[in-house]
Amino acid sequence: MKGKFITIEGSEGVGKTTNINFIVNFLTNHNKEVVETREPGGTAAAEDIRKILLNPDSELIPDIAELLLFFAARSLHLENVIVPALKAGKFIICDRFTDATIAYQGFGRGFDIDRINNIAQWVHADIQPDLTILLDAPAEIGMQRAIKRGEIDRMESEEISFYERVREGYICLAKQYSDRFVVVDANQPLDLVQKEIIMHLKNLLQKN
Ligand code: T5A
Repeated sequence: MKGKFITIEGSEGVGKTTNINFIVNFLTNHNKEVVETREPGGTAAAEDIRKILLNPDSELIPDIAELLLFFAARSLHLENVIVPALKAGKFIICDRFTDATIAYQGFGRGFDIDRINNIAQWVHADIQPDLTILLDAPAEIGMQRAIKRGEIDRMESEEISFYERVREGYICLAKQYSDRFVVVDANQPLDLVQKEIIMHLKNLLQKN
């Protein structure tokens, strides 16, 4: 693959959307062709799956259906957006990827991590992010920000302990995959968050 695959991860309201806009501007100003996308979503059909997963009025979605829907959306996204863009040498900036499934469905819901990894292997054996920026903040801070911003979706309606487990899951992943993960303290003023992000992006560009 000629392009670069950058993912942004973190629990609710840590500032992924805010910082993705910033990252896209930074890379565009460095003459990179950038594709901004998100999960679940990124294609018409995957966005339909997103609506089902996030709708607070959805019928009861069993945990296993939730897990498989996230991977179904991912498969559509990989085939139609991510792989073609990487082959064309573009930079993909993706709001969440499989690390989110491990953090939310694995650590949050309690699914066996090896089983999730097996599905991931099946869906995208040869595709892994080149850089994963983990925005880390206490679950309570992120939830307060998300609530302040507006309506709460189905995935934002859990007990606080769920998001604490998600955060813990991300920290474990960052340690396990330290070759591609960087952790940025998202509980500091935005300009400082972005200063750290620039440093990591410059490191990636130097390797390019
Ligand atoms: N999911 C997803 C799974 O369970 N499994 C999976 O496999 C995948 C792919 C997706 C949901 O699906 C789940 C995870 C999610 O629950 P989403 O929209 O992608 O939903 O994720 P959310 O976390 O819900 O995204 P949010 O839009 O709520 O949060 P963001 O994008 O992290 O935060 P953002 O940028 O909107 O910022 C929130 C507020 O905080 C302010 C912003 O201005 C904004 O008002 N803010 C700050 N304030 C102070 N200091 C800072 N440093 C700030 N940074 C941002």
